[in-house]
Amino acid sequence: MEPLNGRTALVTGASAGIGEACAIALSRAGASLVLTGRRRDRLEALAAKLGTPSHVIELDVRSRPEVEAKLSSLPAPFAEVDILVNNAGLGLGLEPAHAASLDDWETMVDTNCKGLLYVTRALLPGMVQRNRGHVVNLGSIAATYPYPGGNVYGATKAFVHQFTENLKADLAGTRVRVTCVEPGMVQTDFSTVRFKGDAERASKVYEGMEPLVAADIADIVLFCVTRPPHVNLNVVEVMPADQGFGPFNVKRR
Ligand code: NDP
Ligand code: 8X3
Repeated sequence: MEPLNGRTALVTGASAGIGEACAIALSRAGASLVLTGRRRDRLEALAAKLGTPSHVIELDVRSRPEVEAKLSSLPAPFAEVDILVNNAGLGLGLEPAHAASLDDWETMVDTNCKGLLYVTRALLPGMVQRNRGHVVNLGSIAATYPYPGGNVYGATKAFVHQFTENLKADLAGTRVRVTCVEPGMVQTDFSTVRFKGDAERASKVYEGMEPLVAADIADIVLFCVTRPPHVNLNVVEVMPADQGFGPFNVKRR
């Protein structure tokens, strides 16, 4: 394992779930952290727990001007970002496409796709210039395996998958690495957000099975970013042992 001492990692959506767990894991491995998200209080509480230097930025990834302004003016000790974890994202609703909310669709595209692009484009030139860096994108199994109601959420994650691989094409020959981590069910606030705060409905998603937890994904992210510099994990797909695939859904009359 390559140590992360002296490295700086920036995590989007570090205020909860997988992002928070990644920040903790990267800090334990020695990295300094830039913690970003909309909920400053949660980011500050996390910063207070970390054993390495950290810097909090209140950042909504959907705002291109905000991303550009705040990421181009990082304070000196955090200015050279080595590891970017593009984690901020969400699923909204499970309605079929003909009944789903167009506003929810826009929010998912604006956050999961456009937000990820803004942050990546802000930090990637510095990585290439220094010939050192790693971009880890949070994809999903929903990118590859369709399910009812996954319409736009799955499509945004397919975008993340393909963008990651196209980045790999552009970065070949540099020492800037890129990885898409694609989890199945991870018990976080994800389902509560998807069901607009309905915690009871959200808890039913994980009832009677053992889901992944955020720390499982953070372990994988840490593994990816601590390989020797010539090793690039392109895509890592991970599911709970209790999750699998269903047969095709054939409607019989
Ligand atoms: P959580 O709801 O626990 O965390 C989501 C994080 O994203 C929060 O920190 C939130 O911060 C941040 N976020 C959301 N919108 C924005 C925004 N506009 N600007 C900045 N930050 C934002 O969910 P997870 O930890 O589970 O999800 C993290 C990522 O993992 C997502 O991309 C999700 O799609 C992906 N994923 C999750 C799976 C799961 O089953 N849980 C499985 C596969 C992938 P704040 O509200 O403070 O801004
Ligand atoms: C979240 C996992 O299966 O709910 O990306 O789409 S799933």
